[in-house]
Amino acid sequence: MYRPQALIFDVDGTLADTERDGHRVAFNRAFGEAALDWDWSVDLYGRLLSVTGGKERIQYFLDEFHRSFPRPEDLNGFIADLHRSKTRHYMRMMAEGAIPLRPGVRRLLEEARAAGVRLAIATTTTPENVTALIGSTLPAGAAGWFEVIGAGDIVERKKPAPDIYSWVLQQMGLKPREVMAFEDSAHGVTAAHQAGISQIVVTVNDYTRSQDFADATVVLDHLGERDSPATALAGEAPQDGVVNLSYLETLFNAERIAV
Ligand code: XBP
Ligand code: MG
Repeated sequence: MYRPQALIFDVDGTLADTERDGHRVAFNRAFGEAALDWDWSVDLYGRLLSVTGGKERIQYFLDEFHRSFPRPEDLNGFIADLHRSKTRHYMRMMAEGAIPLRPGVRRLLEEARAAGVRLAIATTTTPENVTALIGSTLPAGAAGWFEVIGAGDIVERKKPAPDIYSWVLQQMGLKPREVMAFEDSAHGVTAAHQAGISQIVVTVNDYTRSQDFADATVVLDHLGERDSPATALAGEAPQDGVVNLSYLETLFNAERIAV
């Protein structure tokens, strides 16, 4: 029986439902602080999520949804300042415990650690946001549970480009077929798939539920807890409703038999 050598996790939408009530709110607070009357509603934010990366998302908003806004001479500097402010607001919200981990996340992380399965993160968000979330939801020192944290501008192209997954794999000295990726969005699945990873577990959220996950191994509502079993939108849900190492090994070996 083969088992994955590492589990690589996306952060936003996967470890925690951070977009609607975390990032979106932090963007709006930063806009308010800068005396901008922009308000990213829940619906608009869903459309803005088609572009990953906060700075890139502000640029996209100006290009596609707010063309009448008079552009400052140093547009990149203006966006970078706004984004720094947004990161400050976001980190403060995380420190206040604004967003919990999704069901089953902590359980699976702890099981993997105990079994010596390596852990890593591959995300588009700013590195400080990752440590702020981990710091507010897991025990002290838990950032160290992740051997590699690939985040933000460390690579040139953000998801759906494969760069962040390729970077993490290279840092860990692993091949794509030795790992499993955990994602919540089509962009994330594309990034992992393009990096050569074929084992991809998707846990959807309200923003991503209807996206195309043809390249995923399984699509679930969440990772499941005993009192709140995971159900599948595509593929086989775990029999006992809980995504654990034994279930992941079954997926991992099923693919090896199929190829
Ligand atoms: C996450 C993102 C990020 C966050 C904001 O995508 O798209 O842009 O929304 O983070 P994924 P920053 O989950 O696919 O990694 O503002 O720090 O960029
Ligand atoms: Mg995500």
